[in-house]
Amino acid sequence: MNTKEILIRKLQDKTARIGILGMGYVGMPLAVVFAEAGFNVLGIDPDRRKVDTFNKGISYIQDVPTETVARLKKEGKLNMTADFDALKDMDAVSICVPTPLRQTGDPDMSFIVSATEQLAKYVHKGMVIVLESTTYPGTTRELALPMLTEKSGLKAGEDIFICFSPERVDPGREDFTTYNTPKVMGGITKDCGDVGAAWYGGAIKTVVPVSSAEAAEMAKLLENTFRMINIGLVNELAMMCERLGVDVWEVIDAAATKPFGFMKFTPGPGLGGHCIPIDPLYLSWKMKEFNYNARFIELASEINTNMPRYVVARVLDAMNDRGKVLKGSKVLVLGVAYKPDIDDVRESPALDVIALLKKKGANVSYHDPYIPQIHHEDEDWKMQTVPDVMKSVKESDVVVIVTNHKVYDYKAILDSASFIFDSRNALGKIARENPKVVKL
Ligand code: SAJ
Repeated sequence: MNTKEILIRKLQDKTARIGILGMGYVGMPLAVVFAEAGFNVLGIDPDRRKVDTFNKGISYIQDVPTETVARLKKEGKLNMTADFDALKDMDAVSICVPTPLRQTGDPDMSFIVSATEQLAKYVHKGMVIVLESTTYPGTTRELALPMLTEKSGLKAGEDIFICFSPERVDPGREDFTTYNTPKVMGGITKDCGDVGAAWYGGAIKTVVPVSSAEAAEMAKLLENTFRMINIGLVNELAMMCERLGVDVWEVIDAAATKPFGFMKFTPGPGLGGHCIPIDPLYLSWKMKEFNYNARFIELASEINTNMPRYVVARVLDAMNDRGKVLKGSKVLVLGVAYKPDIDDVRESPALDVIALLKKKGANVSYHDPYIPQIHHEDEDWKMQTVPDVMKSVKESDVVVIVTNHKVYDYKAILDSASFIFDSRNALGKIARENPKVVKL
């Protein structure tokens, strides 16, 4: 049997040792899925706090229950270490590290580079490596492949097998999990792809093989670029409808009754999170290499980035219409997480809305049950959530609903507030024709 056949045999009989490099919101659920499938899994993460928490049998990831961690650890199926030299004993390694943007707006590849550099020290014949981090098309072939083969002299597709398989984790979602979300898999060579599919196919419900790593990288970027552009479209539609005197929320709900050929997106104060505002810019950045200007991405990004400014301009206008002055007014921002019902504030447009309101001289406070404090890095200010939301609602001149968490009692808020700007249509029908409410 050749190296590929021997490795596939070890993957199929679950004797292959699995390493997950980067045990965050992607790596930890993936490690659990492999462990539950019967593999012996080692999570490798340089953050010793994560390792220590895990070694106490406690989960630090929202989607992975502590009892799961404790059980798999007790059964010896899942362990964690901060020492990269454990990689020398691994047969299969998934790289699940962040791919943020630099301040310049360019891709920050430093996490992928350092993880691959560590792995390159221990890569050996009969190893499969799968990169999961969302990145520009070509990363696996142009960056990971040379780092893993040039010094080692190992040949991809014969001695080692290198693939890309985009992560599709949506933190907090319960219907679609790492196990039951179809997983796209593309190799540097066909043999690479076969080995990657054999590995993941032994633990994940559906593996979708594609012809190359680039096809897999591009599929992920299409998924999130599709969202970003359509959110940009409805945000522009909101600006059009405001000029036309038409209720954009009614228009979208009406369009959404079309049972085919339409997908509902809703306008809002901007684009938050660590995926949607960022992933498409990896694609537009790469296309510059081909002197190709990704116009849809740039236009949608411009519209989405401008939404916080548009929201504040609308608040200013609405207060002016009521003979009120924003400067010196008490403004309560309701909800600052980047999307409803989660505790993540990364890239949240709420931070920009608050910064702009402050610049207008408003006396701004916020409430968010999931976010005890916020820190605006560029302007370097910190705020704590107000403790009593209804007391603050009553005391405010204007309440700006930025993130429509389900936990809020919107009827009570409507009754108690003197004026509300609703950027999410959180009040819905209860606000119909109410002079106290202006919607995006
Ligand atoms: N947003 C809108 N209008 C919409 C949808 C979203 O303004 O119609 C805003 C949200 O408020 C948020 C941002 O866009 O600020 C991103 O929201 P999102 O629903 O896309 O949620 P994310 O960022 O958590 O995206 C993740 C992605 N998952 C992965 O990349 C693996 C995305 O592909 C999923 O489709 C998305 O979750 C999901 O569906 O929940």
